[in-house]
Amino acid sequence: MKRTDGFPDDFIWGCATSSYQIEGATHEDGRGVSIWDTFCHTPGKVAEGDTGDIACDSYHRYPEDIALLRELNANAYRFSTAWPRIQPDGSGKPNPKGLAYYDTLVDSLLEAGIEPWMQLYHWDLPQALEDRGGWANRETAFRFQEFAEIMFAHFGDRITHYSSLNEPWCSAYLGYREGVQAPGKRDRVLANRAVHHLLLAHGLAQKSYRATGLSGKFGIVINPGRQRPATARPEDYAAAEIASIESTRIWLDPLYGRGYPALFMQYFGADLPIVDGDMEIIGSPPDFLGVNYYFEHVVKAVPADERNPFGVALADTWHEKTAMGWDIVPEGMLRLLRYIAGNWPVSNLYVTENGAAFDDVPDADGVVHDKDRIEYLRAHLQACRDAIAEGIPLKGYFLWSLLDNFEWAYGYRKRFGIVRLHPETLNRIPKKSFYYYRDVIAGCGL
Ligand code: IFM
Repeated sequence: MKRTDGFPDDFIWGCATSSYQIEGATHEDGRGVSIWDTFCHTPGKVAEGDTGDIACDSYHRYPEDIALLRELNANAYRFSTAWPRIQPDGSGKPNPKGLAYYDTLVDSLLEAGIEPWMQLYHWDLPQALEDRGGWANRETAFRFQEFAEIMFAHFGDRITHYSSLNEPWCSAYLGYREGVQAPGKRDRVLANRAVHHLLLAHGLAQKSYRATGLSGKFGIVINPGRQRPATARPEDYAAAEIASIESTRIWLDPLYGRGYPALFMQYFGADLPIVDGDMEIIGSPPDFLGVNYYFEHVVKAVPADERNPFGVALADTWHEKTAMGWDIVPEGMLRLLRYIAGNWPVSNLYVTENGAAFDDVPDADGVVHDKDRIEYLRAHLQACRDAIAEGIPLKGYFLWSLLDNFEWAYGYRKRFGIVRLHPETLNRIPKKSFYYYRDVIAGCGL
């Protein structure tokens, strides 16, 4: 039946998750240690000492997850592969049991009529690679290429959409500069080195994918921002412009062959370990771009210092907020998509993550009436529809997330799922937002 709700008939409707956040089974079937295992088991790093050891137990309960996706009638599922399951120490021969797990997952999705979108890397770096410097070490980019090649050779016949990295800004800056995510380092130079090696890793993997002759699409997922000035003061305008360099332009300019932004080079060029030929490897545009959007940053100018060389700070706003303290600004998503589509030659855009954490409280029957999440989703989907109406090449939307899961340094207290997990049994209990999304997918309107 033809849709009449403003979304094209071939629109991709999906949900997204990631390996460390849902799989659990961290010690099973030869999986190696990841930087997140180490981080979680270091006292004081994660709220309440939570870990991903069990998480949603999707390693065993994936059939239940697939049944949920089927009930939604989702046509795609974006999941990530745990590198340490495939290469426990980050290099060398693949672990057959790791491959077997993803074989079963991929085949079960295909049987259910759901397209598997394979996110190769979503932050769970093998600890053995971190011990040699992690993303600050150039070698990691080549190890990632090797891992990606294993995944192309093994799954390439079944995967039509691969993406390399998820939110490399977080890997570099939250992991190596702010220290709030694994591996928990606080060093600006390491972070800037990581930026370059992450981009190089993407470029190398993409080059290998193209060399296979496989006909799927290869992309990357970023969390860009189009910061807004807090006031009409010219210095706040300038702060907003500068802020979008780090969140957006240092990723998209190199990926689309324009090199690093001049201002970034001026400040940090000396940190960047660029070797001849790197920018060509990085600068071959991906087949698609994934955009993760949660909120829009409002910024103001503050005095610059060593830790804040651009002199930019987040400003408080009057917006309603989610449980993460993030502003709810659906029109910010439209502005961001416009900014990207207007400034880079992107022909296939996907919202690869969007969703919200709220302090959900189940009723006496265990059901969550998450009206606030439904309103959030409705408004953001309206922004997607507006983007499509404007001619922005938005081809799909992945809701974050299918399940309440391990929200990194916040542990399990921040819940983004449209499905609740019973705290003891881990049984999956759809929230009201699950049924809302199911009806949207069915074409019932927003
Ligand atoms: O849970 C994360 C995900 O892993 C990456 N993008 C943002 C989500 C919500 O914080």
